[in-house]
Amino acid sequence: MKKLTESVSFEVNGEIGIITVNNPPVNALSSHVRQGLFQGIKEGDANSEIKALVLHCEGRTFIAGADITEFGKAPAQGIPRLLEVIDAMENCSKPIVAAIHGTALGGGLETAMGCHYRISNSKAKMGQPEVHLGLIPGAGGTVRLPRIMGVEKALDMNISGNPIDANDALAHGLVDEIVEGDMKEQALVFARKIVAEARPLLRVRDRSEKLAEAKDNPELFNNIRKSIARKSRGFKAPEAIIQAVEGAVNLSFDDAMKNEGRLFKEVHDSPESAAQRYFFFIERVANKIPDVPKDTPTRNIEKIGILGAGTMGGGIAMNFLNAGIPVKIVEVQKEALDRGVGIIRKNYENTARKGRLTEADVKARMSILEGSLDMNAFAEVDMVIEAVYEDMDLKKSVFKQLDKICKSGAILASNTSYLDINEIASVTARPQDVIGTHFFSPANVMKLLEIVRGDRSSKDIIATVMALARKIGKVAVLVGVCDGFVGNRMLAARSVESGSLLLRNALPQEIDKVIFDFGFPMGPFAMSDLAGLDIGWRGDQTPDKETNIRHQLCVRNRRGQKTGAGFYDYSEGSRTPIPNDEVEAIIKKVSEASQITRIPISEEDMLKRMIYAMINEAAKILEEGIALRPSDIDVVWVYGYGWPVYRGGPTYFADQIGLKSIVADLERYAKEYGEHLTPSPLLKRLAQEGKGFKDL
Ligand code: 3H9
Repeated sequence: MKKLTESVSFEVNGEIGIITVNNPPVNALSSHVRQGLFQGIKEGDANSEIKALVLHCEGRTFIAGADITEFGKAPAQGIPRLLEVIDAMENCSKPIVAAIHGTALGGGLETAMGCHYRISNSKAKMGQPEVHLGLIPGAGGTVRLPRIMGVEKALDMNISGNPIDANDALAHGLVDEIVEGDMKEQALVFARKIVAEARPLLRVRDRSEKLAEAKDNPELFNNIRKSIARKSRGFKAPEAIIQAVEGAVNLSFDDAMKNEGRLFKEVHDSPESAAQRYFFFIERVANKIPDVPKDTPTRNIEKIGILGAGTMGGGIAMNFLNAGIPVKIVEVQKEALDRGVGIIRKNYENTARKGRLTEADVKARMSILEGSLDMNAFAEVDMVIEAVYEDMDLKKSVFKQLDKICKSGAILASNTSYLDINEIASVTARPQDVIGTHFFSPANVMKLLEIVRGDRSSKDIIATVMALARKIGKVAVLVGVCDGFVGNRMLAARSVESGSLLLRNALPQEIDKVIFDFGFPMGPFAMSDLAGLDIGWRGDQTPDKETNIRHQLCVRNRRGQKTGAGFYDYSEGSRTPIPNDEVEAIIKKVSEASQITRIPISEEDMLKRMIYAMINEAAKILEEGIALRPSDIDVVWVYGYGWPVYRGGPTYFADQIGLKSIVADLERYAKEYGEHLTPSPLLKRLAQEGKGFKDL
């Protein structure tokens, strides 16, 4: 075997030349990989003994894409670009077989499509996930994929970014054969067969039969635009993908490639893509805990106990059932238990009806769920997650009982969204086994899990719960104990400002518009209506009733979507908020009762007040060591609260604006609206030093 570059080698086996890529962890197309591939192809092409070539990868996967760390940097001098490598492949005079295992993603799939044949094993996945990085495929993915799979399927793969499995790939002609066993051996067998049968050099660029359906149906593209409009609001890449695929259909191959290249550059250079690429890496960084190294031993978690079968408990249970982990769910009353288990079953049946689960899947999941009215059912479980009301006394009494019932070594977790884990742990004889697991609602959907580390939570339970989070498909962020942890504490800071804006300056629809236009799925008042205005409402006990907008709405039975009215009206069966004149009158009356003269305010100032208050709180959270690093705060806000990922997250956004100007605005706001908006010492220091959160 001859080494061509540090990551690519070449060998000859009879009539077959084998190019092997070995660039751990995911065989990304770093410059030395591109260089090696290019050389390998030239070498194979020039060697008259060789009749076919095999492209194979060592390690856990085929090429998983371009090397994202190289984006935004100057291109390496003298190194072929991916486009040139793929061109050389497609134009090679000998057939090349790509042997796919693991994942062929992005530039990896584009490389495979530059080959003349593709085989994979049955576990392989293939996709164009560039859209998740705010990009479009830049090496033929929008031009070759429709030629192979048809326009609709290619658009779907490119726009969703979701990979397909080997069977789907085979059915749509993306792979020619599914094989099992050693991929290199299998590729050799396949390559020899091609040579023996004198099969043709199948160049994807020469194919156009699958483009015809779209040529005759130009409406296809506009229909797709309409269907993705809501989900892709604010993102640049989906529209660029549609334009690139339109080019693939309507232009010659070479012009379509040029069109793709132009669109790729446009999105690559956009701030949206820079933010999304930042996010790709920080999501992975969140997993790394400095004092809990990768090799920290973990506890075996085979059975989970969940206390409370309400909305949260049921949603949490589904995560584990989906991952095949048996769950014992306990409620106090039979009616509540039956209702909770019934909702879980209904959710699964609805998913099955949509074709996203089979009946057998539903059965398998429900078969590992066991309901009980007796907490002693937790005696055998490895971890209990308590999901009862947010009441410290109740939580303490629950943890006292769990401490008695659960076996030694079992993890005791609280799904609290703001309470003190240390205080909860203090009532047990095993504070080292107590931890917070803050799921976000709906718990079976939202990706974020805040893991709350108590003062005495042991390192092995942190490692265990972090690993468990990954197993159930969550992105975990480790946070410290404080009121509301990272997410809800910053949300509270924003709520103070949205409340103040409501009282002094603007109407719910005006404030919500600013947050919606920024990219959030909804504004604070639409969100309150969704959650219910009577959460935490004290009814007759409410102090200062005349100056409390929420109270005034609740007493008029405007308690949110569930009563058909809150800050907004809702027509029957609809979730669309409709502004209401009575609400406007109530708000103005409350301002008057509070002796506040309402003053109009610009959208820019509204946005700044709400977002900068959050950024200021983020700085305090960092000062207090509640979050490990600024990027973790960004992960919390993107996955927990719908912060638009194309704006990176609150601390990334702050750095783009510049902390100096944020501090200046906060100082002005502090004078006008209250000292709580005074910039934190950390924010001030960073601004003075000309630094950003990224420098921490
Ligand atoms: C593209 O291809 C553009 C082209 O169309 C055009 C070009 C002209 N580069 O996720 P993991 C690192 S755009 C560099 O924990 P898993 C990752 O940071 C690209 N590094 O493992 C992590 O590092 P660390 C299109 C990468 O098993 C380590 O590998 N491709 C890349 O859960 C392990 O990653 C994609 O978007 C990369 N491309 O999942 C695929 N990928 O250990 C992106 C990963 O230091 N990658 N790393 O934290 C993935 O989706 C997943 O990593 C994968 C493995 C499914 C492959």
